[in-house]
Amino acid sequence: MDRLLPSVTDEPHIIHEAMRYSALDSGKRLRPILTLSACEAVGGAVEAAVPSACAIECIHTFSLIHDDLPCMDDDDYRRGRPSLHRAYDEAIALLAGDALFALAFQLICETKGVGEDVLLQVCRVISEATGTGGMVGGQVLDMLLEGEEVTLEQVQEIHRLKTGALIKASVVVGGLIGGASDSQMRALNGYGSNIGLAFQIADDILDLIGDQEKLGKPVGSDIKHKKATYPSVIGIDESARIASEAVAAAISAIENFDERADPLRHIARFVVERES
Ligand code: GRG
Repeated sequence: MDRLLPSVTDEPHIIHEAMRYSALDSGKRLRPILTLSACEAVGGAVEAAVPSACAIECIHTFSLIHDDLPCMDDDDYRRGRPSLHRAYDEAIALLAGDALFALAFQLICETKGVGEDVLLQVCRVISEATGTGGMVGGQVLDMLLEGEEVTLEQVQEIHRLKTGALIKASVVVGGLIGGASDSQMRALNGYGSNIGLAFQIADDILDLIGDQEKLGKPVGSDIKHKKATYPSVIGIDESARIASEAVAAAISAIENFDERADPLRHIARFVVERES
């Protein structure tokens, strides 16, 4: 990421500083690690997946910056320090997000050693997961249903779009670049959907009972914003049970993969065991 992001010495300095402030801080890098691990799991050259992995992290960072803005969740802290609009201002935060989104597709297009047909598919998968059929659509549903009485199906749909789609895309992109066969791709799709679900349920639970210090942001934000979450609809215990089932389903989806898929197996367990 450090190598691929524009330098702070490039003009206009402030926007490059702002992009680096958010993109190079203490995030877990779950999505890019998934891309590299999925590529490795199908026997691909991991190095070839690095630009796309970084592109996905840029888009994820973009979503966090915009999510924290006053017109969205209005959060002052992210990853243990002031959110970008607090460290700079709203206009710079908006533009840094936009610039990270543009950079993401530039990184993919400039990838060396991967066929253009594959890069086109990578762009399609990532743009679908980011737009109204993915993250943006999920965020809009989330906003529309704030404060409403929601069903489990509605929460599932919000999670699938808002968080699950980009996590699944991260896995699929690794498979595409690694040259996955059709059956490997089906397995990766199953793995990706299930860990996307498990990840968001764990996120909902952490927002209720997590440690603020470890999370790097205030807990209780979902209750404050009257968000539709798994625990608010079915309680913490049942939510945790569904998350564990999803982890088991993710690991079972890739049961025919050899030991090169062990990182994917470890990540599946990590998404529900994590504390941040
Ligand atoms: C088009 C990019 C884009 C977005 C605009 C604001 C918005 C629409 C969507 C919000 C999507 C969003 C922020 C979903 C929450 C996902 C989530 C649980 C983020 C936390 O992910 P972690 O824990 O974070 O992986 P770190 O900090 O570790 O990277």
